[in-house]
Amino acid sequence: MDINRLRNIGISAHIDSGKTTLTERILYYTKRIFAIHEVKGKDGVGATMDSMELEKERGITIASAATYCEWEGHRINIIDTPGHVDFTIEVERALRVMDGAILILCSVGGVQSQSITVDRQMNRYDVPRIAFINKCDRSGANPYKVVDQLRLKLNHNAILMQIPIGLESGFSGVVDLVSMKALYFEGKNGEVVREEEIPAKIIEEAGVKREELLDAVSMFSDDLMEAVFEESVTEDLIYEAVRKGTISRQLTPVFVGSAYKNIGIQAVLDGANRYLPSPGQVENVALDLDDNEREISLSTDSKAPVVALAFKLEVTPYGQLTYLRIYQGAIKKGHDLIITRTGKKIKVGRLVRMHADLMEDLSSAQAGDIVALFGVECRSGDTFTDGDLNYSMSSMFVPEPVISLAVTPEDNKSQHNMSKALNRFTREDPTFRSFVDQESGETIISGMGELHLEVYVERMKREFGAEVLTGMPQVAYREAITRQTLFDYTHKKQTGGAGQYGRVAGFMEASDEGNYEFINQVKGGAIPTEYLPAVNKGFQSCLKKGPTFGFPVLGMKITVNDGKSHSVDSSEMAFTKAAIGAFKQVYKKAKPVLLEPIMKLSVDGPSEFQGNVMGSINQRRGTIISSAEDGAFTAIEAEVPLAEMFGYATTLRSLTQGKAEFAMEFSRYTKVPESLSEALKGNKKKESKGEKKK
Ligand SMILES: Nc1nc2c(ncn2[C@@H]2O[C@H](COP(=O)(O)OP(=O)(O)OP(=O)(O)O)[C@@H](O)[C@H]2O)c(=O)[nH]1
Ligand SMILES: [Mg+2]
Repeated sequence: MDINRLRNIGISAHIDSGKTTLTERILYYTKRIFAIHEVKGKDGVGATMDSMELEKERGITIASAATYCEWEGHRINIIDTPGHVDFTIEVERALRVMDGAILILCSVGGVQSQSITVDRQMNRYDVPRIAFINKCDRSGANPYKVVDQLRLKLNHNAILMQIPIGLESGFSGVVDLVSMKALYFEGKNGEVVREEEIPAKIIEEAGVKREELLDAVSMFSDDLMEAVFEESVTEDLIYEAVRKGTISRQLTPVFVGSAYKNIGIQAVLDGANRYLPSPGQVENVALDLDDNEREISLSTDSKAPVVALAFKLEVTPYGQLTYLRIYQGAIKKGHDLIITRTGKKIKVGRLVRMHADLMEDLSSAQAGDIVALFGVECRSGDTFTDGDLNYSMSSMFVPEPVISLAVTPEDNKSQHNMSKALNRFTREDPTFRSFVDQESGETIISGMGELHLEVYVERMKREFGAEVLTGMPQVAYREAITRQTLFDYTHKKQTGGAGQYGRVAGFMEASDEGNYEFINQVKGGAIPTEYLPAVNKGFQSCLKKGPTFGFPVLGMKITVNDGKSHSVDSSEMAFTKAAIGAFKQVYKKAKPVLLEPIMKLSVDGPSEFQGNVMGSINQRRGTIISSAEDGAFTAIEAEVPLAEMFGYATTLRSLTQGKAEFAMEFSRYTKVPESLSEALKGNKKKESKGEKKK
């Protein structure tokens, strides 16, 4: 395979914007599937990429799925990602390994809150993108407004490559501003692309928009600029300029269409081939662990030593399926690979290419490709090499869980099945955690939101036969100190044989960074250097559960500046205990406060319900940040404590006759109001008393 003809693209956007519907069309036009099935369609089959039973039932994508197709001599690897923020890790890891992306927008909803989130994720991994304004058949469709929003809200240099022919129910095709032809999509499912002259009534508009296009893209090519002056512009010159602008992420070419009505999809595929980079045109770096983590630029040469990244894994009854992006070299069946993290050698038994939940066997795969290994044990985020290099790829961003739930199995069989399920889910999804609470003995699961946890509980039942009862959802509270406080503590024990002795002194304060910091200012060997890690360890062990509220401690800075040791009785253990003692001694004096997760909330819905929605936010200790009316619709942005938001989906539905939608994502931690934190402290005390009686 010629690497110049390879494309790796992620499809990401706001929930329900039509990612899966678009992917289904792409698979159909590229003859990967032979019938189109709709997301939640009447035939009950469901879209190819939404292969999980729950996805089909609910009509949403939960797990990202990979597939590939061929279009006009190019092979395109595609990952369709979920839109709901609770599954954001799926977007994160897809974008980590993709070379380009299609950002879908709804022609009615425009740039919505999740579009902003996804755009930020694309920026995080420097992913060039093209935009597709979908649903131009819907009433209220206005792709021009969406282009303006791309410019204003996302700061994109967005430029229309096409204009729509008609809109809403009259939407019938697109004008290609490069070829200056009208395109219609005919046949049973829009598979026949018919080219025609531009309809007379929009020819003038097309001319104006083409001028705008040429103006914007000639910035990226002197040849095109010259050709514009000499009136000798060719299609190839435009393609070349748009490609340069797109790959350098200074331009976002915009396409319009309707996936559902089969309009404009082939042009998006052409756009992906023409404007998005091949793996060879993207710079990827690894860290050389033998050279101080120096950044090394990787080459897509298939003869170079192998570097590949495991970006996602699935545990199946037949073994682990590990999704790999190969950055350098080639992987062959039967050859050995080394996992950088463990140094462990593994044999490439089965190498496959994924098509939703099906796999096709391969004998080898080259740099640039996205494949999967079968039956290999590793973690998500592991780097593979062939042993010649000690490289590691940088990790991806993993958000922390903000909500948790107690789960209790109904019987022994369910207990067994539940632990199997949890073992699998926690390995697959780094934003999903489970642990047993030492005090209550309950199993607690935690994740990104109510839907996230609900989906896993449902999957436990369906896929593992684990019937579980769930408790009330709890938010992930944290605590932090607010006042600088000195400590000076001596740990001393004399019991027969060798004693224990260690003294640590210094102060604790809140750190601005929000992270734990340990600062050593010990002079004259008051604490021997070899014991300092033990002191650090002692403090860190206290942060997992703060003594006041029982939640993890955030943002603590500890400075140790004095201490004392004993030539016989001092040990690492003694110093660890001294640190723990010091922490417990003064923590309360440092005025700890309770912190709660604050979420960024956005609600979109008909303006008539604006008052109801705002009322519901105010009732939940929320703060309205903005409210923007756009025609009959209003978009409200607010900040709300997560603790007040349980069941909001139901509330919002009843307040707005089901006509509004909301999205929520973690923003930051802030102090819980005094009255509430006192109550929480009270609960904690009651709980632990109850425990003791049992
Ligand atoms: N009118 C109209 N409806 C569309 C269009 N494209 C998709 N839809 C509908 O919008 C709904 C959501 O489509 P999906 O393809 O599931 O959207 P998605 O972006 O994959 O959604 P998530 O994966 O859950 O984020 C479905 O009911 C589709 O039939 C379109 O072009 N026009
Ligand atoms: Mg989907």
